[in-house]
Amino acid sequence: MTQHLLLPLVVLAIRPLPGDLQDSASPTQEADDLDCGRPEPSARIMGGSDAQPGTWPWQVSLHHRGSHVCGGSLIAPSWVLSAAHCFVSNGTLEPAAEWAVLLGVHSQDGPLDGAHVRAVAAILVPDNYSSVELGADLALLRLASPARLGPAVRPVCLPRASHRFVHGTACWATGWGDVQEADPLPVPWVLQEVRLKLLGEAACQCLYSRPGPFNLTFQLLPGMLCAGYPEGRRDTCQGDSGGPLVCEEGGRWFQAGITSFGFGCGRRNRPGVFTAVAPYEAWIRAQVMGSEPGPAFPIQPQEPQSGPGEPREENCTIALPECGKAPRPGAWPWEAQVIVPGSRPCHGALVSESWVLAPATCFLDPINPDDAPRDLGAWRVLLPSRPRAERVARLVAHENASWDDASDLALLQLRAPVNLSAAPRPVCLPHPEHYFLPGSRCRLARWGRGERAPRSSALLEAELLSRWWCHCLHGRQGAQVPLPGDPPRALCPAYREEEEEDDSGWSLLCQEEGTWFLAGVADLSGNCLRPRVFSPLHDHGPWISHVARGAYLEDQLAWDWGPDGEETEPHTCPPHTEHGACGLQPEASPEGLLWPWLAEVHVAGDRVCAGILVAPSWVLAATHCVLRLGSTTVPHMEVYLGWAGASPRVSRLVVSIRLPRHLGLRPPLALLELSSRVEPSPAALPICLYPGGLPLGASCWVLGWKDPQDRVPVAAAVSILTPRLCHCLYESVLPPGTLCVLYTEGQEDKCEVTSAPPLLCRTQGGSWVLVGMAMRGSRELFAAVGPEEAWISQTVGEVHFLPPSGSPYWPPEGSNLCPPALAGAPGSPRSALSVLLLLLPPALLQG
Ligand code: 4AZ
Repeated sequence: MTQHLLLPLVVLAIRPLPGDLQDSASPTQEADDLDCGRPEPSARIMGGSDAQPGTWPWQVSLHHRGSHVCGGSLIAPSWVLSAAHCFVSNGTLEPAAEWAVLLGVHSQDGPLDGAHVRAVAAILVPDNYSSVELGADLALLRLASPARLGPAVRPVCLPRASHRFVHGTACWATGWGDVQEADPLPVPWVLQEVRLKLLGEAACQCLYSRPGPFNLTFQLLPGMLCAGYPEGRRDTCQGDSGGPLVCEEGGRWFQAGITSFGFGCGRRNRPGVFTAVAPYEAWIRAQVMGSEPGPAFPIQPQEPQSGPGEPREENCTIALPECGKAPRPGAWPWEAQVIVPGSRPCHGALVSESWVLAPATCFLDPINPDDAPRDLGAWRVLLPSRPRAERVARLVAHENASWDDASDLALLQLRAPVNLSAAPRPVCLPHPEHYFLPGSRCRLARWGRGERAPRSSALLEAELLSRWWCHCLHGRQGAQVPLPGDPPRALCPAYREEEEEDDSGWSLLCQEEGTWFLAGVADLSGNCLRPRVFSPLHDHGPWISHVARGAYLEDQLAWDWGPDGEETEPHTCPPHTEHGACGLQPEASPEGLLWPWLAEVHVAGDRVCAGILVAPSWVLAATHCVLRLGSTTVPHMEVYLGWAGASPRVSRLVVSIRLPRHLGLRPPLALLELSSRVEPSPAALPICLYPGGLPLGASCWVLGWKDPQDRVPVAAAVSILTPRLCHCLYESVLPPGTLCVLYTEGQEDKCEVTSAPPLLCRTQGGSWVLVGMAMRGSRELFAAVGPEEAWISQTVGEVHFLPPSGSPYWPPEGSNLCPPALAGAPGSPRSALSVLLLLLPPALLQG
């Protein structure tokens, strides 16, 4: 289900509890006058992230049942300050006995020199704490026995309620939490430090008011404080909660905040949120009352220049994405070509200063995929605007690369990081919860082995189709379509394709607010030569950022989820036949509705007839349109599928025409056999057929062209009359198996009739069914497909007849003759019908 990123993420990494370090304090260390906030002087590695031992002597690790869960800070020999959410689950406080406090720890692996452990006697949480988003996320832990103070164990100073921390001040957060989202701190679990700038309330609120994933924004509350950077990248993360944010003033370290929560970690415009400590002076004092020595609240060394109250107004600086900017589509600044001696270049993408992502199959021996390539020194990477080729230091293949096509990925580390500027520049990668909206403008870009073939950029334009269509084309009948916010299993773009493709792969780049994301890579498994379905890259974000620390994972930038955040499309797949999906219609695109089964049949000369794709190499058309009366030769015919008025489209030659045997009469329906199969795609997908009558509850349409010249498809809504009604109206002229339609008011003249338009119905499940083809010169009369089931099934192997719904085709009509008012009624069918409709129950009209 939808992931809610506002939750604090508490990690339970298994770390050994140094049980042998249990100790009891010597009372001599409990001085009356508690010195606070002064570590032993030592050098700190600026810019590095491993802390030096003894730099943060108040930092403690809180273990729950033997594992590090949260951080905390020592504020007095018997008191630790931490976050409430570390101890409250489902509204109840965890028992104090399950917790242990580790003091004086530097690395949580190996010998814990100078470290000791204390049991917890009590956990105190403010009465008004309920959840992190609502504030008051702080807790006090009373230790069962006082800590043993020393160089590695000292308390921090607490700010008084009147203490003002100046916005923009560089402070430090510390902890053993994750080094990135879903990426735990590696062994030897050395305490990490990060320099964070205090952000003013206005600046922080401004950042959090910009919609993030799932269009979420957040309202900061009094008692909260933000620290970090608009551009993100430096932050606290899962497992750091409860730990301190400290600022140095007058040679002492004051704890300004308690790590509380955030939207993910290090994301752009999503700084970490801390519980401000100063506002809780009174609460802390009240809890520790009577404990000697208690925490120290030194007077603020010097009042900040801006004086008390909110310091100067900050302007709202939103950071823009640093990845995914291209001067124009097709000029990709992240385009990387990996040159491996003896094979064709491999196309990949730059994802950070030092890492290129490419398919693993470019580099792995398919027979021995575990054999590491030996000649890495001879490999080169070509990047845009770089004078020389880059050298390669390392290749890391995805662990599933050799058997899972969706994981056919490898990361190549460059020997030296490149300077990022306009080019080269990395592409943005999606977070796991990224939802590329249907209708997104995308492009296809080269992926994997292949030459740099010049191609028209129009060919590479693509548009993302709905999840329903994408999923149901391949999924099974009744299968659940992933909801927005759930990880997609496939991405389907609609794009204009050529018949001739080389064997190279494609990546799918999708644009959001002018920023390009690498959304997916072509899954070349399956039986198609050209890409249709792309494996989403979402799932691989954590692996990529784990290997290529600093890869550009970027939040979703565009949302359009309607009022409930849900799409209106159906969530289950309509009926499939044994040959797969049929009659699925991708949703409307700016080019109009797509009718993937509507074919233009160009007959020698200038005639164009409507045809319907009923199987990968068969089109059904009206005989009278494709064969001239009296002619005995088969004309030259070409079939076009895809977008009307656009080229190139899918085209095929007609190699044979088949007609059913109808004694005496010329059969109205013809099957045209195509020169080769048309693989299912948004541009060309067979329609479903129905063995008898109409699916119950279907709505029906005549699909044709407004005029035979530009051939933009139009659909006119119709009702289908019952056979008796039809017979009564057209008694004298009807061949058996004819369907009559009644156009919805004002729809009659929508399409022209010379092309013999088809009659289609949309079932309640959402699939489209071919019901009939227009008879010569008529708008209202159609030759029914149902009665020809046997012939169509025999001629066409893979035709999609849906199972009959089991209900009668028509409602019972009785056996009486035509109503007298209709027999030989003069005038138009509509005027005759208006008489009839007054006489008959509405159930006799289908549509
Ligand atoms: C946590 O759950 C946590 N980036 C702490 C801080 C942040 C997110 C999660 C902010 O420990």
